[in-house]
Amino acid sequence: MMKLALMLAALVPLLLAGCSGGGGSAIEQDAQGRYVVEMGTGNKFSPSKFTVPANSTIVFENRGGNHDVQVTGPEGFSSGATAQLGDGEEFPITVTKPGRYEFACTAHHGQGMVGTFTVAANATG
Ligand SMILES: [Cu+2]
Repeated sequence: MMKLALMLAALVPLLLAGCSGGGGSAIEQDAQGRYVVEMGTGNKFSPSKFTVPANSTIVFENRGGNHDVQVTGPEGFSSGATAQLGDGEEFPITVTKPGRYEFACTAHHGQGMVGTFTVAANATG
């Protein structure tokens, strides 16, 4: 019985990773520990689906073109008007409330420049 529990505990992270979809689902952190979402290439967010712990800073980095970021969920964030972020600009947000969020670029959502992320509740203590 104990062995089964251990096996399940080992499998859960694998299953969760599997659920987040194929390539590009991992999110990287920069030197400041911020989670980085790139914007630009092909008018997409990369990654477009990810999970971060509560109280994380996510930074949307514009690597080309003009974009904006509109975040809805337990907390809302807006980088401003449509396509207001220029090439090389970034938009950092700090998320504190656990839950599921959606984000989109107003200028390019019709081309699929949308995404979702989950803020996981931090373990207490
Ligand atoms: Cu865009």
